Amino acid sequence: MRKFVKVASVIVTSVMVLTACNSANFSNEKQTAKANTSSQVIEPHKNLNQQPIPLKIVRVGQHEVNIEMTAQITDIEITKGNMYKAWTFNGEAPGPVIVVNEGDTINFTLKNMDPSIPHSMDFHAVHASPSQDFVDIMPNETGNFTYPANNPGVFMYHCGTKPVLAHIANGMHGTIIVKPKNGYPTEAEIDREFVIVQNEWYKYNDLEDFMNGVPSNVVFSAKALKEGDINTNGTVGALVDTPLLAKVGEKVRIYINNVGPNEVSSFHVVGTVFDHVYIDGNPFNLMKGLQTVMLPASGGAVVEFTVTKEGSYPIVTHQFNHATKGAVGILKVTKDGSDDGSAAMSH
Ligand SMILES: [Cu+2]
Repeated sequence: MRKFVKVASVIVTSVMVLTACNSANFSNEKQTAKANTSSQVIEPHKNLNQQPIPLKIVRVGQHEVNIEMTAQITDIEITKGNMYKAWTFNGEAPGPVIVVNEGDTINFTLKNMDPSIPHSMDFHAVHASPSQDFVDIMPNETGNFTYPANNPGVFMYHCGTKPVLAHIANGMHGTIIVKPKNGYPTEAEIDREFVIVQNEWYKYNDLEDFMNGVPSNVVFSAKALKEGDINTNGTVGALVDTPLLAKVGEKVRIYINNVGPNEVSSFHVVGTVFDHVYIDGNPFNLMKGLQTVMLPASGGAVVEFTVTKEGSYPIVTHQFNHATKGAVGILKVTKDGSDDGSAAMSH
């Protein structure tokens, strides 16, 4: 379970020098691209399984947060017995959810613990200069950046190091929520909320399969908004083995984000109709009465619905080839909102 660490010390070991990094990047990127044409674990990653390091997010002012993340190599069991040596943020794939407020300034630190490959961060939630603010951090180095987060919504983040497809498909993706200044118009109606992320997995570190293949698995994960919430990796069955829970009659909000890298999502919850949908999570983009929400690669939404009866509600992408490859979760609705131990239906 991920914890919000409230210790106000972020240790910065080195400040990145752009010119030096850019020239170093060039040769490294070529090596990376070469390595990624094979489906083998690259040599420096063999026997490397870095334990997840919790996200550090510390509020340092009314409108300012310090966020420290790691790029690291961590094993993730996608299906039983199928271990993927993922390239991750903080040892999770998708990475931990980040929550900030509209109008915050983000002081961001990326510590690259990968001994061999540069990594970087591209936040879709901010205005930035990609060539200056989303640059590569060399192996075993740390970089610092500052961005304003002035747009509310549910946004993707990902590593932007070349080849970008390899870095995203190997696991370097996640979700950042920028909470609207005045909340959503429906704020007072919500009884409980969850974060669900959809992503795809392909043959291990195989750029050819990433480009021209079809996903081996498409999966959902849940990301914890507060301590005690369910927090999983994108693995087959993650949200069937441990269903999300709600109480009959409640209004449920899901922050949903499709991090791809390649496929769209047709997000649907069986047995209900979305009362309210905010496309990309912006309060301005309100739609009502939707059955399915189309999420482009990187796209997000806030969906809200009421669960009127007890039972198990499958959460799917209605592209059922993808649901059959793993993108199914269960929302279990009970009398009192706790797990009554009944079997969660598979869809
Ligand atoms: Cu990367």
